[in-house]
Amino acid sequence: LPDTIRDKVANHPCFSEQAHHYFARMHVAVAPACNIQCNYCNRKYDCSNESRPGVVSEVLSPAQAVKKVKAVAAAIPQMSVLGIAGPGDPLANPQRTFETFRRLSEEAPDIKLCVSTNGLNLPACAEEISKHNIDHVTITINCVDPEIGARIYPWIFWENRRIRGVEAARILIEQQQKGLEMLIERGVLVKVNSVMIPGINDEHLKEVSRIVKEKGAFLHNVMPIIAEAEHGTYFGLTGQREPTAAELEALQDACAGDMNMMRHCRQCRADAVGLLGEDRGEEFTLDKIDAME
Ligand code: CLF
Ligand code: SF4
Repeated sequence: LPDTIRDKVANHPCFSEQAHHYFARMHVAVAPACNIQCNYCNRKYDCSNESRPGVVSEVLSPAQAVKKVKAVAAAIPQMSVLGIAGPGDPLANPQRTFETFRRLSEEAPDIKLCVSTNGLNLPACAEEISKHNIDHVTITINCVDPEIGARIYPWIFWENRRIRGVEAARILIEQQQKGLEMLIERGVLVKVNSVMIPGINDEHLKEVSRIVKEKGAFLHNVMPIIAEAEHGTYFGLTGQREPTAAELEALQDACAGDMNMMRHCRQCRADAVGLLGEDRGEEFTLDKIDAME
């Protein structure tokens, strides 16, 4: 790796397999709204787009988020990265998201900033992302074919109206790819997350991997869909099956021919705190932070 990239990933637990043993990340849930609907979404988990059971994240204002980041950074010395990853889409809440980043870059300049998005509003935000020194962006890209996309996304909200079906997927895909290209041009490191949905996009993700690698994405993270009926997601209710561990690994191996693969993702919550796989969020709820003062 070139030194500039090595420096950027050295203490990022998601972008570097090595770093995740030593460095922690935290998420602040400042972004409640979303501009698309995914058939696997239940707004509880993230980066971006998990669907596991749990308690809905406590939505914070930018000021509350900054207070929380400072309290956590003081308590957990390995804390290196602050990510905004939900519970909706960070870039569908640009004022809240960028106000949080702006304040943090002034008040906690040592913490790396990271954001994850579905990509719909990414071209409109790419310039602002690079201005705020956000070196790490994750785009969730599940397809590059609108016919496949129409089976994953029932609608998007775009230019003040709701658009459905293949046309919605076409616009989303176009914006994701354009956003990816704009970030690469600006020197931002991009990770692509893909949710593996057996029978819908599993074979297709090999093509997604090839295309995003060609455009300069740094890392690809193929994650299994979590579709249990009790979560009430569309896929959960329609009996969509989850991949087996062997199927997931086979797809990751097939993509790895083209691309650096992330294999240590822990599918964390939109308000996760700590090392990957560890969630200390309960120790840092707002009432507890107030009590620390
Ligand atoms: Fe958070 Fe995501 Fe940044 Fe990491 S999580 S916004 S890139 S700081 Fe990481 Fe969690 Fe996997 Fe995401 S383990 S779900 S990949
Ligand atoms: Fe849910 Fe994220 Fe999809 Fe929005 S982009 S519908 S928050 S999974």
